[in-house]
Amino acid sequence: MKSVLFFLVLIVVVAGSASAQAQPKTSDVSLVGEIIDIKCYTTGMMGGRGPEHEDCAISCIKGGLPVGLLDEKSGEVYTIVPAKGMKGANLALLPFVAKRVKIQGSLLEKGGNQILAYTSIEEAK
Ligand SMILES: [Cu+2]
Repeated sequence: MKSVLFFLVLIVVVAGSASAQAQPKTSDVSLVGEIIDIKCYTTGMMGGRGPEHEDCAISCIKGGLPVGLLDEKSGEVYTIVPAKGMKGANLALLPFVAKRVKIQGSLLEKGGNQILAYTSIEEAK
């Protein structure tokens, strides 16, 4: 009887730790939207987005502030990281800042955080 109880406790503990370390929800996506600097977009600093904000966005992203995609369909903002490697996406995405792009990769969601691990990007026509 004692060992049954121990076993049940063990199941609860294992199940609990498994849900705390839940895998992110992942889906392959192809999105169209604007490359933004997330800080200025969120705070609305200097307009926060668009061609008028391009210079500000470039210096913010060069400075290391997070780069993101503003999805034109849903209005959602995704933080962009490369799908591979340990380097950030900032330098690679500089040519696309404040532009309308088509970007592909996988979308990872966990704890309200949305990450786009991108594999390809091009200017949208
Ligand atoms: Cu800015």
